[in-house]
Amino acid sequence: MKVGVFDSGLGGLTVVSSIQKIFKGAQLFYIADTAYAPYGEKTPEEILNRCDSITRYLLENHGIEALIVACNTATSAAIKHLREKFPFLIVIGTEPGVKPAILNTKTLNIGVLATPRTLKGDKYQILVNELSSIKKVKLHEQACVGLVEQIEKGEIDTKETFDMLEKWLEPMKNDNVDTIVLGCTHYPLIDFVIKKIMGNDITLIETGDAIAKRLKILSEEKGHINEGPLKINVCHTGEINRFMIDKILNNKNIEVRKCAI
Ligand code: DGN
Repeated sequence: MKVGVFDSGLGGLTVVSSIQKIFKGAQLFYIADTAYAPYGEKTPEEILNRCDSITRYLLENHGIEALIVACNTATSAAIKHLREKFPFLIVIGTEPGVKPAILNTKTLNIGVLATPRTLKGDKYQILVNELSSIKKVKLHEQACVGLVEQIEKGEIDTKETFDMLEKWLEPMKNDNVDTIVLGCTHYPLIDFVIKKIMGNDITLIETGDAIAKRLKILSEEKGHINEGPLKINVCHTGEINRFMIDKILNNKNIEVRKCAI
């Protein structure tokens, strides 16, 4: 089976990292759209156009049968369009794990970290409204402007990134937040910084493992045999931090190259 995965940059590799733990016998084509990154502050139309071009590229060049939009921002802007335009593809999106956070919180205070575009999108607002009947919680939403750029530069363990996060997290700490939704696939890469600030008891909710399980189930329904090696090709449209790719995937059998989309 051939699977396409994409994000604006390195973030979606946190989803690939979950996939490679449980999904086998397939070829995975990852697009890091770094020439157009970050998506978080672009218009929904601009993001939708990139998602469309990347999907067509993956279909025409690699004949993918499944597509994973490993980006909350792109999912918010384009998942509906992609499902309508490519109905023959398995299309899996990414959205902030607000439901598991509501089920987990004891203090009824939840932090949500995401890009401005994800938090402004209708999809997120609808999700929050739908879940409001489960339990009455307070959501502390924070648009993390500039954080994706820091992570793309590999600046994950620097004072600048710590200070940025501390400014956003300190008010959550004072408000007794016990659960934080990582509503951007880049953010699991700085989970240790969040723990340093919030303490080790904080629960961080990410979605990579749930997406990997969904891919496994949907592909097996289509007859995929989940055995044998998983081959990974990473393709980047602009610059990329190669050291970070190796750090995230820790896999010697990956091919990395630049491509124009
Ligand atoms: N990883 C993307 C997400 O989950 O929203 C980041 C989008 C961006 O480029 N800012």
